[in-house]
Amino acid sequence: MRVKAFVVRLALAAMIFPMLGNAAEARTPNVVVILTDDMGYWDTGFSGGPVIETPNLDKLAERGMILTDFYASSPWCSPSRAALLTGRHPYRSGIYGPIMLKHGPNLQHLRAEEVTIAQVLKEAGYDTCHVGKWHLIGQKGDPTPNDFGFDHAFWTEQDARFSILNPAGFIRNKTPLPRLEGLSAKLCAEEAIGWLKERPDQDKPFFINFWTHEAHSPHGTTDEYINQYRKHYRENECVFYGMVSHMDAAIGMLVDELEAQGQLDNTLILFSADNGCEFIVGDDEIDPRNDTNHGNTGPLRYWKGFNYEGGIRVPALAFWPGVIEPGQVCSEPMSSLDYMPTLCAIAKQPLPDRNIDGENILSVFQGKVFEREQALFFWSAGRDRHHIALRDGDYKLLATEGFDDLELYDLSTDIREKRNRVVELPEVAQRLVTQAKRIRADIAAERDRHSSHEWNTSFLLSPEERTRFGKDVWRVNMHTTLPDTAE
Ligand SMILES: [Ca+2]
Repeated sequence: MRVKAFVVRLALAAMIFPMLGNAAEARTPNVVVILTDDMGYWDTGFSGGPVIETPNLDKLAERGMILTDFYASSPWCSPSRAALLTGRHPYRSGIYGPIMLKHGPNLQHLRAEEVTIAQVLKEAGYDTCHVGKWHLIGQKGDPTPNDFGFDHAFWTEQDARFSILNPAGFIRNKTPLPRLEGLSAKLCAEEAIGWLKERPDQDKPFFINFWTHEAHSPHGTTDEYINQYRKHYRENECVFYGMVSHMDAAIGMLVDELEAQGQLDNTLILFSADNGCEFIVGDDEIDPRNDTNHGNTGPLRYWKGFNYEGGIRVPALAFWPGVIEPGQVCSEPMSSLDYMPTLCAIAKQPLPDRNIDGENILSVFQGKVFEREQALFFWSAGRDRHHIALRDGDYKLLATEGFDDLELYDLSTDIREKRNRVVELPEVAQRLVTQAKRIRADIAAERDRHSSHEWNTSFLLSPEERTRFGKDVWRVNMHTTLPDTAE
């Protein structure tokens, strides 16, 4: 029903704003992709979060479109990032899980043969800049952001060491930098702003890829942001919330600069997260490894590492003055795989000549009807046995690798994935299984070229950890009262 209502609103918008689409066609927009790290569905204000203050993102959402059913392409960091950049399911490029550099050299990395959105946009005449986390190299000698179409890169191999506050580990292009002073997201925003100002040809369009280290551990922020929350929350909670707020302020710095340069009105901003938030810990310390994680997946089930909604459905928005009518809320299922085909269409570039899994969602932004050709497909070894998921309309299928354990949910009435309808709706389940098997077989044929690539399985839950998933988990995950899990 929400989708139908949305289409009607879009149709009305197209009648009321007939000139908007034409304006977009006349000018090539700047593109800013903002990707946050480990962020729950309710960790931003505009997505419904009750606690964390994100006024700058909320303002973009008010002037743009909230994407309520937007998915990261994987519940893990590295595969999700590879998918966003290439428009290809991460198994096609041989990235199966988080690249854990602390465990030594890793065979997984973004290979030179892959084509990224930066390369496509550079081909179309854009200046290109990456700031923030990269997490797509496995060892020395692997290609870096500069090898994938970025003119300028201010990046880290994995995380900001050893805190988001005064981080170490940044590299400017090929040069490692000493430990920096300041907050990671603000340092990234300052770098992007400096790069913007120094561009030799200010008339060229630009692409900024802003991948924050926030809200991944190791967390950190300053008193200015912690104090926003001290009245009502414990210290660790305040640090987490304050960190997201300083990240929001950094995004505001960049947006303000775009406005000051007269560029904001011709800029497409796409905001999302690489996966859901990490485990939550409460007073009873459900997972003591993560005692500083206080992200909130809100009404969604589970967190990072799961193909349930809490692992892959993330806060997201699109902002594009003159094209996206302000104040839109879109419930069309979409994913970061869609960025590549959409940006190819906007930049009038051909799709890279290879299997591309995303679809062009430009018509959604333009207020036209959009019909997805293929359901959203997820395949990732996660924290439980359901490595496969498929989102088709309101239905969501979860399956084990052998399709011997199925779960089917109707997200329109059961966003929390509590009531398995496999027995109740066998024909729907079978239809989704058939689709999932077909897509899986297609990806597997390409994945198997990379069969020597292993990934560390330390993120999979131990049997002891699995037993902790009970009602108490939901209690500490929630800041508001929601129904208990049916398990
Ligand atoms: Ca992540």
